[in-house]
Amino acid sequence: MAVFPFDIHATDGAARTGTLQTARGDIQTPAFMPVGTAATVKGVYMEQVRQTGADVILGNTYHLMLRPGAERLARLGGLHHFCGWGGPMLTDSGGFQVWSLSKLRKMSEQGVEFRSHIDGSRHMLSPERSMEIQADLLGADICMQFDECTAYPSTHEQARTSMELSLRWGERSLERFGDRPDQTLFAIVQGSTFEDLRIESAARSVSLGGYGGYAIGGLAVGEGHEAMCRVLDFTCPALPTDRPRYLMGVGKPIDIVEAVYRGVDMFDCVIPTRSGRHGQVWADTGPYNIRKAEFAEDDTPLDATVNCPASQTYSKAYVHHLIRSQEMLGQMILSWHNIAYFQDLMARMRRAIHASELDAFVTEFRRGLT
Ligand code: PRF
Repeated sequence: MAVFPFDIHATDGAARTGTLQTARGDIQTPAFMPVGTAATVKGVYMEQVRQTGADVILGNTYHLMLRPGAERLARLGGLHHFCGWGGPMLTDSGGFQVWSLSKLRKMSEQGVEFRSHIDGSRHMLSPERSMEIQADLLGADICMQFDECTAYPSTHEQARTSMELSLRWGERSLERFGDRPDQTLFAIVQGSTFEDLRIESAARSVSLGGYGGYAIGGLAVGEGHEAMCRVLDFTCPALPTDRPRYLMGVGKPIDIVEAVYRGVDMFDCVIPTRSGRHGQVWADTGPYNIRKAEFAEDDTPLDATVNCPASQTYSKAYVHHLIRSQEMLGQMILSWHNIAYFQDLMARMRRAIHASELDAFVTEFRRGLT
């Protein structure tokens, strides 16, 4: 299978900046992937997503297999053609979304049976079916192994059992994925907050051979910021230096900054779009809600420091008015600005790593939060 070229241009402490070359274009790392769950980055045109500097977006096996259906998407020319995003796409394998969204599910060695959260219909996902959907039907550039996200908290024994299942599912994922010149498969390291399990999960995933990158799963599930940082402290050094590392479902800007500092290269999170729909504006000082009365007559732009039309063209007073009036444009402007803010943050970190100034950047970022 393809292992996409990953050129690391500079390192600074544990952090790295580089380029992951996919068949559909380059991904500058550290990279933030806006989430396009249902073949849309909610409320933002693909054209705008691209203009914020995003190189890659994320899609979800779980949602797309339920609606519009994986076979239908294949008949329609695949996910890229369907949604109009020509660049690289990464898809998650589905297990995590079954775990978090579907009430009725039955786990077995084979895979997971579940009922749709949309209409209650019965479905099945296995490593083999997940690979078929991601690679053959959707046509994702980067596919994720089928895994089980270990619940938090869990005992060492529960975490081991779950990690072992993910390793077996990883092996089956690799087998079904096979040899593909233009697509790659990432492993997902599990092991909850246990150092020995994380290290073993990483080592055994590496020894399976053939993975194009390594994700860290099972974090941001309730363990908290400090525990997440501690897990990254011992998990990143256990991963190959020459392959991209992807922290799944993370996170707030401070989580991303601390993870880049520890050696993570890729991130995805719904925060920019989801919180934008609720009136949240992200900035270096932290998020604030534009609904607050203090913005009713604030004619300053949303964020003059972010090079994006949403951030620079519209005043806080205008967006305050739109959100209060439940005008959809308010949600669209905030989602667009928030994605641009996250992309700008990644670009600033890439520059800081190049300049060997990440320490100062991280210190300043921590201090700037109010
Ligand atoms: N596994 C998969 N997707 C994920 C996770 C995981 O553990 C997480 C954990 N935060 C987010 N998305 N397959």
